[in-house]
Amino acid sequence: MPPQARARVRDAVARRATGRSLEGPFYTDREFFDVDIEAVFARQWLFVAVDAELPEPGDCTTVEIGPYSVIVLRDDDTLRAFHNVCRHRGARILDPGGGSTGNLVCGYHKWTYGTDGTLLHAPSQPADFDPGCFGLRTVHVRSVGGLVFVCLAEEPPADFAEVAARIEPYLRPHQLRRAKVAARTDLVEDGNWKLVMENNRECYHCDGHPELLRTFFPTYGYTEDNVPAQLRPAHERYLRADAEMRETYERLDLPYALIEELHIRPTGFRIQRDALDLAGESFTPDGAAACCRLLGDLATPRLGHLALHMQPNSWFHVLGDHAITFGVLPLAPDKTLLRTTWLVHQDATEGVDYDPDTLLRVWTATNEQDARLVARAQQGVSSPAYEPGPYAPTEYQVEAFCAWYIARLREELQR
Ligand code: 3BY
Ligand code: FES
Ligand code: FE
Repeated sequence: MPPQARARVRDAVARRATGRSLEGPFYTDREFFDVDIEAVFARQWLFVAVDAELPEPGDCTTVEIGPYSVIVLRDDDTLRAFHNVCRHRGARILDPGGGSTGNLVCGYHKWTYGTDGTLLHAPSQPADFDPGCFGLRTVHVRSVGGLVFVCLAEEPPADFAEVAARIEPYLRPHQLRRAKVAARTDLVEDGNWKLVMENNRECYHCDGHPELLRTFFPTYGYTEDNVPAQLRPAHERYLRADAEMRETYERLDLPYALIEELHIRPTGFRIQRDALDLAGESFTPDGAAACCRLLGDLATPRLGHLALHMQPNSWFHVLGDHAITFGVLPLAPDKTLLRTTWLVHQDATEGVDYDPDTLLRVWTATNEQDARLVARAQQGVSSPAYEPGPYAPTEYQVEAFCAWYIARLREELQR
């Protein structure tokens, strides 16, 4: 971190008031953005892909993380990740996107790497050239119940294994490794990555989501004593649905208890199985399943949703009939990629078991509504007139996100 940036970040971190939104430069300033890449994206475990994108040996995808580009690929049964940087003179090896590859060949001078990253061939080198010294630089990679995470740090946060072990039992019944990608969308939002994450961490704004609110209870984030009067009828329905869902979860032996450790550890997370409104099965207008072939070996679609939120860049809704993953990647101080992936059982047939329009409708609309809110927030916090404002109690997960983020910056400043 350049000394001037260090001083500005240190001062802003010291001024951060608990319970209030962050100061403007955190969202707008190039130096702060660069610090976020260093302190967060180059240090933490990041959600970047799903196993179902890489079902066969040789399948690969590249992800851009700030200035980094990472290749994730399946080498036989093993997931591997490498920096997408040739060990000769540094050229990008693979273009952005996914596909299937045999050996990895750099297009510049044809250095050729195996799918395990070893340099197999470098044309016209002298006799004493040792290819063993020039394998691709590896990146830590790990699948958790079908969700693929990478960590760019040499020493990743040590608590990830524990978090993975606590999450996996919740995901296991849905067998996301046996799923297929039904659809994926990339939405470039006109806002800082933290505004995208903060927006996801509250339902204070949920009346802007009419499609979602058919089934998503708007009382998310409220407690018994602070549910507002206008949400009371929905809360009553929620309490009935919740009681029934708990019986179902107990009967089917599905883990459902809330675990909320969003800011007390490096790999902050929150997981909970929770009821949905109406038919209680899926994010559709009537709440009925969008895909009639269920995930894993689940016996009923009426399971509500498994909601998983992770710091710094992801959230997930895993249902009986499908799953949706959301990954956030920073592009610029005011530009962020939101990648959304819909998963269904690998044997589900489009047009027979599911109609893609029905499957995608709610979260496509919700993402677009959220993107408009994020863009407005970005515009507002860019004004010299902006000053941090207070979070309502129902925004406690936004506060948890900011507290987690500020803790990461403090760690970075101490390095
Ligand atoms: O996707 C989510 O989990 C969040 C929670 C509330 C608003 N948004 C729908
Ligand atoms: Fe890759 Fe030369 S930069 S082969
Ligand atoms: Fe929203």
